[in-house]
Amino acid sequence: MTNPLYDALFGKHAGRTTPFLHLPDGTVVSHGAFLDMAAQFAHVLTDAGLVPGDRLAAQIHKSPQALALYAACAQTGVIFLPLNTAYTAGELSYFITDSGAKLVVCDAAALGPVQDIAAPLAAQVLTLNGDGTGSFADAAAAQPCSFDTVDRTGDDLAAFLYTSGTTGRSKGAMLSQDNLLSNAQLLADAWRFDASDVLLHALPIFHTHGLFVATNITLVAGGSMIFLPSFDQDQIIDALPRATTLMGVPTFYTRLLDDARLTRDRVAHMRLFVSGSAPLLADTHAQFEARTGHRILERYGMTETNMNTSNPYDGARKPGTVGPPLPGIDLKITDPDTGTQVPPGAVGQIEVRGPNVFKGYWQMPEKTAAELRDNGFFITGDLGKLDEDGYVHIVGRQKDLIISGGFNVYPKEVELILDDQPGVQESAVIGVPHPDFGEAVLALVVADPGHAPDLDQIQAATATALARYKHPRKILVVDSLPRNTMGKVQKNVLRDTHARLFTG
Ligand code: MLC
Ligand code: AMP
Repeated sequence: MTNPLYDALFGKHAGRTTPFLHLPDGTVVSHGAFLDMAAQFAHVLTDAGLVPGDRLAAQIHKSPQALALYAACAQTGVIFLPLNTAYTAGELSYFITDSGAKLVVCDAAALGPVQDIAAPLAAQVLTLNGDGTGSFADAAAAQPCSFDTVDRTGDDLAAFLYTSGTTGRSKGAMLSQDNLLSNAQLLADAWRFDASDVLLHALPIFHTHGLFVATNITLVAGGSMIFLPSFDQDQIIDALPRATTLMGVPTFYTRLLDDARLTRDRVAHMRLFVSGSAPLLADTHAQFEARTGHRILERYGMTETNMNTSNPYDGARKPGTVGPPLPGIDLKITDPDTGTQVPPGAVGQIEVRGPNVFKGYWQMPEKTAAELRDNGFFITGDLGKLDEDGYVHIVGRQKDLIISGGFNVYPKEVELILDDQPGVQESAVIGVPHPDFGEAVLALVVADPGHAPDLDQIQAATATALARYKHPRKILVVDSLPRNTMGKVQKNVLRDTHARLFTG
């Protein structure tokens, strides 16, 4: 009897006194102590009546307890649905309702609004705060530190991660145990992770990068993590001499480069820097190498697929590329109109197939069918080409998407709010280059004839509706939006016009 994900990530560490989490206050959580906590949490889930396949939605701050909740879900067969801590009540309402979550775990500060959302759905609510306290922790305290792991197969669902769509409606990507496990094992191997590794973890744990890449790989390999609550420059600089690896979005690297304390000596103990979730500029790669002697390893992935390609650990890490497909993952470049493969070197849409590719979107068969072909290839929505060495170059996106500091913003979602505001006739939201976030959100609004839109009021409305990282960094009132002969707004023209707004 087995539970592949739990056994490979967690179960094998039972009773080990080896370090798993190094916390900023100097506390070390051993593998064994972590598993004890996870087992107590698993009892709370089953006591709450959750059974395999039920969904648990969690909007909680990063903490050892938050990770233990993930482990407890794996152990009980409950589907884990982590949510960005920046989401507003309106955004949360959609995810909780759409997923049919049976239990919502939130910070005590959000209890009121979450209870309002959960009550009509008959979902239960418990709290778990960043310091490990809360009604969930209270319920766990008296529970036994062992739990009979629930049997699962690799095909059973382990997690839902919501990813926005071009229509503005988020889709729950269903990830199986095998999706997560196959990728964790593949990457641990490709990037040479072992039990001596100490990963400097400063990413959020509600997305693929921080949870399924950084954490799962460390668990598979049996290493430990310096577990920081968020990206804090001083803490990172301080921790670098004790770490062996760092995973980050490009903003991590541009911020570190801006810091004179980043020196060759400071990173002498490091063996690997990984970047992903957004394009790393070749210039950043070059500057980082010149300063530290390290060539950042860039890889490419997404919520629906985990990681697809990676520059090699040994061999050429080519700046501006995301490397060849990982072993066991098929990748092809196709013509968006015909779906046929384009010649080597030509640009087309990137399609991927492998054990990493998700099972479809929760309760959205049409959207699943539109993106996941019968032959198993997933149409990523990214545009790219293969070079003569088989390395993938990402050259753009077919999907209307902005990636700001590694967080995805779907313009449609913001435009729908803007279009609703008094005095606004229409709007276009685009991403433009930004020195810190890579891309920043810019809104162009056209006023209703004879009206002057109240920009403060518009910002306030956006703030109520959307997570902070989705807010336009700037709103410009324009006379009209450029359109092509079909009447479609030419966002490429707008992007060109405003390309230097934030970079001077
Ligand atoms: C924070 N803010 C952002 C932002 N992050 N605004 C736009 N884009 C972002 N990414 C807001 C803050 O709320 C704050 O608002 C202001 O910007 C300045 O914040 P800051 O203190 O400078 O930012 P910080 O908190 O340090 O966060 C920046 C960051 C963070 C880059 C460290 O965004 C981050 O951890 N990003 C990682 C995202 C991630 O994990 N992506 C992986 C997705 S998985 P105010 O009100 O103060 O102005 C995926 C698949 C794959 O994509 O391939 O990996
Ligand atoms: P998400 O939906 O948050 O998982 O974001 C996935 C998207 O991030 C991909 O479809 C790409 O557009 C982008 N992405 C991830 N890694 C890279 C990378 N190394 N270079 C360029 N884009 C990337």
